[in-house]
Amino acid sequence: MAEIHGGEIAARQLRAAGIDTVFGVVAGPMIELFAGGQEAGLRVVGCRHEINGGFMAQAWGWQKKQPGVLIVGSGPALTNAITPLYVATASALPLVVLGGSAFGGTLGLGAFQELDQLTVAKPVCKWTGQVDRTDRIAEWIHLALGKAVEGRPGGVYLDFPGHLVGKRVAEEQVALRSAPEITRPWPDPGAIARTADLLESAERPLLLVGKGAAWADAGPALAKLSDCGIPYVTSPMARGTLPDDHPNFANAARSQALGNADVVVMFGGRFNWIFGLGRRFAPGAEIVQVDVEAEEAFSGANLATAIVADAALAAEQLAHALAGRKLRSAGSGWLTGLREAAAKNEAGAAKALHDASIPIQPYRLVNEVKAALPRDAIVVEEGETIMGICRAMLPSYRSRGRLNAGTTGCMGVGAPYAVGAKLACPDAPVVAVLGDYAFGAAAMCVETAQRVGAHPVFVVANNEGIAGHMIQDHMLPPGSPRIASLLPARYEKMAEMVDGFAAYVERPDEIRPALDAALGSGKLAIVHVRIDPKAVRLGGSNYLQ
Ligand SMILES: Cc1ncc(C[n+]2csc(CCOP(=O)(O)OP(=O)(O)O)c2C)c(N)n1
Repeated sequence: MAEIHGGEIAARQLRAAGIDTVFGVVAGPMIELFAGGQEAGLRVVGCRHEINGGFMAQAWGWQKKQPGVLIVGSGPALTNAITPLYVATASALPLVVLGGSAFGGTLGLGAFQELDQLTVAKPVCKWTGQVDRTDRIAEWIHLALGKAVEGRPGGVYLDFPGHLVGKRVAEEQVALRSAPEITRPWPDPGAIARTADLLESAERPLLLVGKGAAWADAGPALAKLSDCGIPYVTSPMARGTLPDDHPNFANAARSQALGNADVVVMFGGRFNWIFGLGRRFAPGAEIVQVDVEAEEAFSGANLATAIVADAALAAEQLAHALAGRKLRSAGSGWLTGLREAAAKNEAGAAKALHDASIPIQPYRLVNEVKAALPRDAIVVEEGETIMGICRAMLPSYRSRGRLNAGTTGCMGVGAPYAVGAKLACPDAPVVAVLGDYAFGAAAMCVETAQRVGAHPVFVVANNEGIAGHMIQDHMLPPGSPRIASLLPARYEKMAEMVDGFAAYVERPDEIRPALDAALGSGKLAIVHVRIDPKAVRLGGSNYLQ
């Protein structure tokens, strides 16, 4: 009778669930899972740190609408995966961590890397489980994959006690599971009719678009709804759900839109800090929230109605209900007022876009990136100063095409997000504009990327530190050793180290040729651009817009 070990069972179930790529750092007691994966034809991406692997996996999963899978060993390998699990759960990105734990039979005696891994993982996970028998591994993986992607996506942890991984069981004992067909939650027709009436009679209606709408591929339905004459504002990572050149896109007038709307309909987003904790609305504003989770109705926002539904279905139904009706807001100046406010806000930076000074000004850099950016690009942005400028200036035209520090503001996500996204979408150009700190936090992803044939373009915006010299010079004791500002290290040499494309740029007129050469090189590329360490973001520094 043929026997198979736990790693082969896991790999077969992953394949059966349609997963073709997994991430991880090879370690005991999970080596059989890596071996099983390679035998089963999975692409196994060996990473340089579990934290990077977890971020690559969640970006891959976000692009593919599948769970990203990370395999890690015991003890410190699992604790290294806690940050990606936290980020996944907080940012609603699909991540499954399969972690080996110290062998049974020796626990309590100081076994190698002994740790109560389930307890460590639980607070940052949407769901956790522990394999109890080798012949149930397929079933456990089936559960973990489903829990990560259904409802609101998030981080899940499945613990593999080491002695169950290498154990062999008769092949007949193993039953692979297949996912059920799951219907999408359909919006209540009465609530849709009432919301349509609210939007029709509103003087200043507004749509808000969160990552849940991107996950639901709600862009085309939301475009129909917005085309009735309703402006919309997106969360930073929901950019591109409707293409950013839609005439009703109002992110550039976000404060004016949020603060003045009288009817707000949120699609697939939460009223957390990104939307001002639900407190930035005008008194008396009627707020409707569409979400797959009813519990989201309880937040800082004072809701009129919560519609438990898939964002695409709800948007489609609302657009249908409004078809042929004339909105009271039409011609009221609300939409044109927001367009004017957006144009005014953008004009504030207009001079900086063409600044020819040396050192290079960050607005000039980002303007050059904007001009070079292909329409189908996936854009990754990370840092403090540079992320804020990218968010204000770089467009996104594809759904789920924008990745950044997200809900948790976590630094170190940019480089691995770029690699994970590129592996998921090899035909899309992936351009990651990262601060020098942010790039450095995960820079060994360059080796992983080159080894697995993923070729993003990294633009390192080097202002010599955390928010350039701003914190070092103004918030730390004068003359104290550098802790926030950093050396202007030659980051492009990390591309040379793996035979990628490298460019070092100090002058504004060198930026565009370097970007074009990087995009055209077909190689992993680092364009290292020295920018003014004293430059700050116009309008102040924050993560909110
Ligand atoms: C994991 C984590 N550690 C620390 C921070 C605090 N932090 C916020 S922005 C930042 C770095 C910003 O510097 P850089 O990436 O060089 O971009 P810049 O602001 O200079 O453009 C840090 C360390 C964080 N947000 N996340």
